[in-house]
Amino acid sequence: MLKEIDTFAKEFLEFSKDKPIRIISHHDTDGITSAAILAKTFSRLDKKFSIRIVKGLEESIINKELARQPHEVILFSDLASSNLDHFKNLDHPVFILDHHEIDSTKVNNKTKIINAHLTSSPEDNCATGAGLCYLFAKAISQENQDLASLAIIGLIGDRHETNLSKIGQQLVNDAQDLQIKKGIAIYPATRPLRRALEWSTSPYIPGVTGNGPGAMELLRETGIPYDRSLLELSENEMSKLITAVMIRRAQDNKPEDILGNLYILKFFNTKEDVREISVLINACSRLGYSDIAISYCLENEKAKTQALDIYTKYKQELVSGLRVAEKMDKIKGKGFVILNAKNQIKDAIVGTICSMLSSSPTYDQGTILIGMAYNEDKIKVSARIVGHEGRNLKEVLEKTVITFKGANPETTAEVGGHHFAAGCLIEKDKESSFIEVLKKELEIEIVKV
Ligand SMILES: [Mn+2]
Repeated sequence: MLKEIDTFAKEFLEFSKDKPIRIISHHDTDGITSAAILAKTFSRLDKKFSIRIVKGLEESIINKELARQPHEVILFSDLASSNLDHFKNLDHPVFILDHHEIDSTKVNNKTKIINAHLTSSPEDNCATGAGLCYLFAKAISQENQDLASLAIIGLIGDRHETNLSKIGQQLVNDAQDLQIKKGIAIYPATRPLRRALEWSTSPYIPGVTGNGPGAMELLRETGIPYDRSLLELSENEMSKLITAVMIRRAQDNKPEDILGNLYILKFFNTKEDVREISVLINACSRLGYSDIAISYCLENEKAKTQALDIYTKYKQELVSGLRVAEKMDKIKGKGFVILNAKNQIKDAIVGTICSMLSSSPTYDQGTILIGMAYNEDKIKVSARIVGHEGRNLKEVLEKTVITFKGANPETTAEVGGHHFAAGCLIEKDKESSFIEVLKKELEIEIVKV
């Protein structure tokens, strides 16, 4: 794949010789770090560029962006593999660095694309968007090797660290000042444990998450000083901590859910936990501040202050949202739970709250969690599943929406997502009608099983 990236980079530079570049990237951590790597690379070349961050590539967005041709060269990162049909009749090619699923029969000669799925060994070449952008940057100049740290943040953001591919390993080798330590997947590893434990939402620790005194109590048991960080723990202390956490998660005692390597990078000249950087970038971007997220990646001091501010508020909202969700009356059925938070939880975080609950031991494996929260005149619906097995949530919601549309033909509901996480938006005035249809769908599925 490296050879192909080399050719790709040469073609790209040739095409953009006397034209500004338009970068279009995804809004998650991997997409943001991708955009930051590209931005740094082009500014080092003194090239003009602009960036647009999107949640997804809807047709209207694609058409608007393509209208920039031929005056600008378009480069997609961390998206566009599923949109190839839109490019087949263009006069000028578009460039894509992406790792998402692709239908190779749709590749056309107007698309210059790097995607591991198109190579002869997809497993070895498995890389995130930021990983590909980094290899592209390095193909342009060795000087860009310092951008490997950003690629590592993207890697953690997309959770590719548990099973490193050959390319993933190369990023790890390239990254300067990267430290990897065996331990527990709690972050940040660089700050006092009493805080890290209290804020630990994934894994969720009963009696400790969102509970300051509970966190202190756990540390007291282990004899670990409250202000010690994970990074500073001895092997013995680490195993005591792991045991104490496992005991509290007794109902869901799967070590693989809590064990993991700690990734520490030098960022803004301080040792930081990569998981925390990744969550911070994701929070800023999802809350609508993708510009701040990118500047933060480029180690801009002002952006750091703003980003930390946003992140602190985000964490507070998550912890208080989690408490609301735990106390709230829920609609419970066999194998499912519906949390209708109305306006008690913000729509931007209701999906995350469901993910957090799905990693808590409160619910049985395979339980479907549906969160609902108001979004102006709409309701955001998010579905998550406990564990890694169970029904396809996208299909469950799709079937629900089909029935719902039958009774409410004017609805604009559309389902997005995949097997383990899916969502949709429905009209607020159809709340009870939707819940009824949803309940039936969830119960029907049970009967079928
Ligand atoms: Mn990605």
